[in-house]
Amino acid sequence: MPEYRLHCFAQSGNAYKVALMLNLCEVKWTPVFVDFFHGAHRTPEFLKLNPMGEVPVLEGPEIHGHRQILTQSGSILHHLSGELAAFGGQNEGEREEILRWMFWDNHKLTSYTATHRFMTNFVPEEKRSADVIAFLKGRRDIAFKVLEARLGEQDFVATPDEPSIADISCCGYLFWLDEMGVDPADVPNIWAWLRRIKALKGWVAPYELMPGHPLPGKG
Ligand SMILES: N[C@@H](CCC(=O)N[C@@H](CS)C(=O)NCC(=O)O)C(=O)O
Repeated sequence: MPEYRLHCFAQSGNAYKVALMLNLCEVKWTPVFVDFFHGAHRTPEFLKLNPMGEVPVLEGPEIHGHRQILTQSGSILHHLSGELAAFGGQNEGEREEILRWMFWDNHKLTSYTATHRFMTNFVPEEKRSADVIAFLKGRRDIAFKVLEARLGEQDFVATPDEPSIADISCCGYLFWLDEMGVDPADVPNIWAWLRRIKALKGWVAPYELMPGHPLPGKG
């Protein structure tokens, strides 16, 4: 079976979105470790791969000695759902709804969730700013409220009866509620939805799916 190569590291929820999609689709893929915490995403070699300097990067299966390079988790998920005919919705209305929630995720959920977690878990304590952290937490909590309300109405984020790439995108960071200091009891609908995703065949937790955990000195 053709093989994908995912440039990733264990602490990246954005990379997890793609890793999870590949796993749920049961396709063959190999992780390529990006040593993010030592600046590997800013090296000339990496910037040649992705001038945006961001993880994840997905290399498609090799065809005639060439691999397609894809970046931006949302765009990669969209591409894979077409290529693998999975998690893409049943009709045009669902596909539009999926995109709506994926744009929201990229702008309002993952952006604040990921940055707040980064600031409170990975930035050295002496470099943290309480004001910045408070701002990010406030924005994150608003996004959590939106998601919590949505998941009180239906089982999955964009498509009511089955998971889609919108769920895979939105859950990217949310299996780390503990690292974010969020009590599952405060977000019961999100918690129940995470359990539904966990029950899918092929689900694996982020730290078990991608290389680079634990961080040196944190094991
Ligand atoms: N919108 C991008 C965000 C990717 C992103 O921010 N990745 C982080 C790692 S999780 C990164 O590489 N950040 C580098 C930087 O911002 O300089 C996506 O969904 O792929």
